[in-house]
Parts: sequence; C-alpha cells; structure tokens
Amino acid sequence: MSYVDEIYTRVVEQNPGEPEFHQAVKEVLDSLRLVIDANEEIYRNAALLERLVEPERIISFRIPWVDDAGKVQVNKGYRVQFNSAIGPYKGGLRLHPSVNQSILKFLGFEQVFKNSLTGLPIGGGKGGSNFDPKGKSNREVMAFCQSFMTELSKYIGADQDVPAGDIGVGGREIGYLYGQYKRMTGLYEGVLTGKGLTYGGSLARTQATGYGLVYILDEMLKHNGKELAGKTVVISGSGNVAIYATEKAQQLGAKVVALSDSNGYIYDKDGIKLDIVKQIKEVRRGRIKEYVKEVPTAVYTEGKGIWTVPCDIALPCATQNELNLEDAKSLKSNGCFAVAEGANMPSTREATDFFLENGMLFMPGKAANAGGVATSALEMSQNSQRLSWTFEEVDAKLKDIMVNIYAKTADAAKRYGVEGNYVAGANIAGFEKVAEAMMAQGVV
Ligand code: NDP
Ligand code: 2IT
Repeated sequence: MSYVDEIYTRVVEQNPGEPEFHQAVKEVLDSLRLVIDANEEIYRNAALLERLVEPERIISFRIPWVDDAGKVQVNKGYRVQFNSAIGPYKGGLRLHPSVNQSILKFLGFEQVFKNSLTGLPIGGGKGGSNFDPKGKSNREVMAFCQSFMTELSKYIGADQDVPAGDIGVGGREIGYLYGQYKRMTGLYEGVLTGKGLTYGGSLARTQATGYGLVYILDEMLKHNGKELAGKTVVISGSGNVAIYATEKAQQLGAKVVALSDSNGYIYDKDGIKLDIVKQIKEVRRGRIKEYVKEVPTAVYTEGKGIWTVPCDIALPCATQNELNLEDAKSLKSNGCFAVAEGANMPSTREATDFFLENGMLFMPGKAANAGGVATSALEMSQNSQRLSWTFEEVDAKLKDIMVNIYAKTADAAKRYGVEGNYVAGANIAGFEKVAEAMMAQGVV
C-alpha cells in the first residue's frame, strides 16, 4: 500500500466517528500523492504523515454558566492545537450547536495548510463549543464567554495560541473573551484577534475574509481571461464572510443576487441592498427573510435551494458540506463557471470533483478564505509593535497576500503537472512549508 493510503486507513481506524476529519484528511492526502511518492523514504523515516495528521494536543473541558432563568447550563468546550511547526497555533473559535471534536479537527487540520499559504508565521488550531448563541441575551453570552475563557486562558497566549472568530463568534464575543483573559492572567497582550478597535483590534479585520475572497477570485478570473465586473454572483450565508464578500464584489462591479441563512434564501433580481442586510444581521441579529419586508420586489424561499439560482459565479460562505453534487450540477447547468469557497470545506468531495472534471474554475477554501487569518496575523504584528496601521495599509497588505496565494497555488499545480487544479496546488503549496519546518525541527 502506498504511504498515503496507509495513513488514510490509519486515520479512519484511529479516529472513529469523525467523518468531517476523515474527509478533510482524504482531500489533502489525495492531492499530496505526487509530492509524497517523490520523497517517500525520507518522509516515512521521519513518520512525517503520521505526525501531520495527529493534533499536537486537544484540550476539552466543561463550560458551566447560569442562564437568565437562573438555571445552570453546561456546554462542551475544546481547543485543538494542531500544528505549531511554523508559528504559534492560530485559528478561530466556533460557537454552534453542531460543534464536536470531528468538526474542530477538520477545521484545525485545514487551518495548518491555510496558515502556511498566507506566508506568515502562524501554526494551525481551532476551538469552540456546542453553545448556541441564537436567542441568548447579551448577559447569557457574556456568562458563557467568561466561563469558556476561565478554562481556555490556561492554554493560550500571544506567543502560544491566538484564537479568533468563526461561526457564532464576532466582535461581541471576542470582547467578552478578551476581558476575561485579561482578568484571569493580568496580561494586556494580543492573545485574540478580531478585537475591537479601542482595545488592540486591526482595521480591516472585520472585512478581511470576504474582501480577501473576492481579491483572489478576481485574480483567478483575470488569469483565466475573465473578469468580475458585470457578472451575476450568488453567495450563501449572511454572516461576516458573506456580507463582506458581497460588499467587495459589488465594489468591483458584480451583481450579487442571493444570500441565505440556515432557514432559507433571498433572491433580489435588482441586486442585494447590503445596508439592509447589515441592519438585519449585524444590528438586529435577525433572520434573512426580514429582507423581503423592506424590499418587496425580492423573494424569500424557505429551506435549501440557493444553488438553483442562476449565476456566473458562486461563493459558498456559510458552512461545511453545504454544496453537494446535485447543487454542483445545477450550478453548471445554469451557466456558472467559477466557484470560490469563503467557508471551510463547503463543497462535498463529489461536488469538488465535479467542478474540476467539468472545467469550472474552483478555488478551495484554504486558499480562498485565508484573508481572514492573514489579517489576524497582521493584527498580531501591530499588537507586537504597539502600533496600528491605517485601513488602506492593512487592505493593501491583504490584497498582496491574496495575489501571492493565487500565485503559489497556481505555481504548485503547474509544477506537479496539474495546471489549473487549485485544490492540488493549495494543498501542495501549503504542505511544502510545513513539511520543511517539521523535518528541520526533528522528531517533535
Ligand atoms: P457567521 O456566524 O458570521 O455567519 C455564518 C452564516 O452561515 C450565517 O448566515 C449562518 O446562518 C450560516 N450557517 C452557519 N451554519 C449553518 C448551517 N449549519 N446551515 C446553514 N447555514 C449555516 O460566520 P462566518 O461568516 O464568520 O463564517 C462562515 C464560514 O466562513 C464558516 O465556514 C467559517 O469557518 C468560514 N471562515 C470564517 C472566517 C472569519 O474570519 N470569520 C475566516 C475563514 C473562514 P444562521 O445565522 O441561520 O446560523
Ligand atoms: O477559518 C478561519 O480561518 C477563521 N475562522 C479565522 C481564523 C483567525 O485566526 O483569524
């Protein structure tokens, strides 16, 4: 059996009941086949793949807190510290009822390669809880965050592990978490990113993932003789990534016609009015269907189905496995020619293979959504320097980083004879730096 197949079999055997983790590992290993085969003996001797697929550490703990009715609630909390070969662990915290160890391991594993692609010195990690922030009062969210951080603070630090936001974690949660970290440790340091601008946050971090997604999309289109201006775009989700992807796509002349949340999707043939969406989602914490009350010419459809909306470009920005083979086929038959992933692993493996086999332009999440974590690393730099850069400075650096990620990804694919396959390119380019650092640091 080849080294790659051996490792995949081992991962499935040793990590039962973790389908998302298996899926993420399989996709990466399949892409790395060519690289691994060429260096099999060296990597085998160093057990490089065995180490790469095993998190350095997983911390799991209970999070007790008291709800507004005075009842004690208990949630599960985790931090997966996956790989620190190229820098301190870096990656978001997710608060969603679906969170479990499999999902956080898949996210942590992806983060290792994504962070490597940014070119910045950050290792990979992820954490979170099965706490559901929906419908909770600010006081309940604060009580939860304080309890979560009381335990998490023992394991993180500005040079050790730097969490940030992800699904269900935005500025409000980062604020409560930061306050409690400071209180527990007495340290005023850049231990979290996505902080508010009054206490060490970076300008453009809020926008970074969505903007970065559109920067790399634009780069991919240009290199393939296409352009974004005038194109019709469908974006799933209506959270942080979706909102700022919409904003940048509109600034570059595209027309975004659909957005969604976990209940359903809106279609606005005249183009989404983003100020209304921001008001609903960022201010009121409401549901996307409220949009049609304010824009009666738009249509709301309950349930999944956003990928049946005809478009030139699709940007999945909600969650893992939200776009399956049937969705991929429907996009293609409606004329869609490019897909870039704002979310982490939103396309199933079958959908990804369909895009690649049918000549569609496809930029995978670990390259396409890396602008968020890259700007987090820029926030860390500013915190270390005790300086803050202007919006324009950070945005220009973000754009440069995304253009570089495109170049690295395209180049790696070309070097290994699979030109235009950005899935292989991103996995290979991300792997090369981490592998070299791990080999250099010996058996740790
Ligand atoms: P938010 O919490 O701001 O928004 C998430 C959006 O996705 C909401 O519209 C939410 O709908 C929808 N959604 C979440 N879970 C599901 C689900 N199970 N089914 C259907 N819809 C769902 O999160 P972000 O925008 O920050 O994150 C979106 C994606 O982008 C995630 O995959 C995340 O890992 C990834 N990402 C985020 C980065 C960041 O900087 N924030 C960086 C890189 C990647 P509802 O409100 O109904 O739950
Ligand atoms: O998936 C991701 O890259 C994020 N949620 C952002 C992580 C970060 O540390 O900014």
